[in-house]
Amino acid sequence: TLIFSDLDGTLLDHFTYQSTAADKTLQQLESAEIPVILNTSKTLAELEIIHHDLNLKTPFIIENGAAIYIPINTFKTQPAGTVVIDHYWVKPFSLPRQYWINLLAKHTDEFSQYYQGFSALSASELCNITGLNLAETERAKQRQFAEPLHWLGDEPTKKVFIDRLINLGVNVVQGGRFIHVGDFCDKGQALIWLTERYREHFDNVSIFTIALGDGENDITMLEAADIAVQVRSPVHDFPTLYRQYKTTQTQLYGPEGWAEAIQKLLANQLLSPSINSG
Ligand code: 2M8
Ligand code: MG
Ligand code: MG
Repeated sequence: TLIFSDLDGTLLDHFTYQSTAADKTLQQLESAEIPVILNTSKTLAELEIIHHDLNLKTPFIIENGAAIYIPINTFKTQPAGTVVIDHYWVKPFSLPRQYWINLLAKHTDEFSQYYQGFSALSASELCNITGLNLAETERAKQRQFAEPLHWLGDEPTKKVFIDRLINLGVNVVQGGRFIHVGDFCDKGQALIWLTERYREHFDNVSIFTIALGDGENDITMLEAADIAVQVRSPVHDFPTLYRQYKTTQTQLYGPEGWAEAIQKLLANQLLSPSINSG
């Protein structure tokens, strides 16, 4: 089994960004050698800290599927299509962020009063919007692939704006707080690519995948997994899944819901350490 998980609003509380309620369950998974793979909108800089704090040694996926960071030696051989950056094999799926910033500047001038991009927001402004502290905000601003926008206008204008972006060949993804403008990559494609690498590594054993997420940007990941867990959000409804036959929705919110779902799967013996079978 591989477990893919979103962070904000899923493993981390929407408001406090803490994982406390799920920490015991995470430890159980670690002892059982079931990999937890973070699949998030967050940046490399944010992930390096969070990954370490959660005591994970697994690969992780950043900026809504824009790149996968695989600690070197996770697999027997370096996967094709990856490059070595520091102590990672990196698989990028996206053009660089500057491309999207230029495109926004060039083609969305009449909407400029309705949004603020991360590149235009100061760290302290971003603190106020997200509730992150200053150091965390600095890390959220170090983006490589996409540009998140803080929307200031009304919903109908937002719809017109998003339609414009789509016509420009942009992939628009709604996060918990921001609109992410970037390339045609997503959390689902990244899940599929990485699962395939695990399957090869273990000589073609079949790998069972579970995904947990709360937001619209998790839909592709939830649809791609064998079991989808929709974690209840305190700020929005469950997004609609179109392609999924095994979906559960948690009763509890955020990390409490995360633990609730994983405990149920453990009780039903639906999780196994695929990683030993190689
Ligand atoms: C952004 O991501 C969330 C994910 O749902 C959002 O769009 O609301 C990203 O900028 C991320 O890097 C940051 O940590 C987070 C903070 O709320 O916001
Ligand atoms: Mg989320
Ligand atoms: Mg997210």
